[in-house]
Amino acid sequence: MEQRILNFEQKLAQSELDGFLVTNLLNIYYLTGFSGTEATVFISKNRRLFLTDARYTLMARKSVQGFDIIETRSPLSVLANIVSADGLSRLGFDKQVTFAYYQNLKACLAGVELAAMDDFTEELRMIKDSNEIAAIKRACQISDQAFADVLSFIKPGETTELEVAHFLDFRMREYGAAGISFETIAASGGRSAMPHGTATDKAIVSGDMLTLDFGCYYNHYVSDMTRTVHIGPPTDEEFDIYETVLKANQSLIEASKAGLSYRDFDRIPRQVIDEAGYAQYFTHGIGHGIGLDIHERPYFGNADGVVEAGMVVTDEPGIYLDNKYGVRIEDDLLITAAGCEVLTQAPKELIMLS
Ligand SMILES: [Mn+2]
Repeated sequence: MEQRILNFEQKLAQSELDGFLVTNLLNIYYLTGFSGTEATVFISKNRRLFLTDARYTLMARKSVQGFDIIETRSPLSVLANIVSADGLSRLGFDKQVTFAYYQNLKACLAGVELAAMDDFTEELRMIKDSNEIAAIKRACQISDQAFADVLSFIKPGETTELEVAHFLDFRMREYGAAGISFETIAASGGRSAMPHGTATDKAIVSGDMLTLDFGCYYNHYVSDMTRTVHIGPPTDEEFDIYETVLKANQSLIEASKAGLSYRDFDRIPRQVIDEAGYAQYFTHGIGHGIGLDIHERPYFGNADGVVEAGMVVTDEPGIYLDNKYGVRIEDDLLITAAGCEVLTQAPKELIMLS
């Protein structure tokens, strides 16, 4: 934690800001290790303050190191006095606050210039340290294990999408997950053409494609993986589309390494799908960062930047034919100097269930 705070303070010193008000709970967890639901962190040149209410004071005293812990139910009034006493004139704050909070902030800190930021702590979070990587790896292993188990759970003609989703959710918890990292997607048949088709009571039947997109939390960090399986033998077109998506997914694994531009990260797998004639059916981004949040920086496509060692990002090409079916394959990749490590290890050759 201390290294993360030092990095934050170094970034603050290089910025135009006199201080920063951290209210995003994931940013607070990242900087302090505090996992309660009410806290405000204030960092300036000469202060590290952790403000929370009486419900969390004891928890904060146990888990938060290197900060002055202040128990209060009105953190903004406390901060207003400090900001005024220290003569601070320009403060950054986490952009995700509600409009009501922002209005209150403006009223409490009248005369102080306020800069909304969504990339301050978030950029630091992009590069994972060894503890973070270990947690994400475990979350990925748990997802892999649950996927292996769900294959024998599915009885074509009987099992519903919801039953499959619940099985995955429960199995991941049994393997040590703290919870699921987003609502599990189990989309079969025509519903698999929806990239984010949440599970329904539709039974999974012979001839269906079945897309499973799921993940869990382990020690506050997420996994996010997708596998598509087929019930019974696929048609030639289904097989061709599956192989195209797999080739796109593999092309990015082969190309990924520190220094690859965000644009190329998106372009390389997209070109595989394009060359197979399915460009218009790959309708979403190639991937995103994962960590404390299921979707976090970096994002790709038209953004400037290059992937760096220590980033953990998804590689999730897909092809979706309206009203027919869809295929997506998603892995979590740890970027390294020489290449990447694939953290999700569940098999990717087309699995046929019967
Ligand atoms: Mn994803």
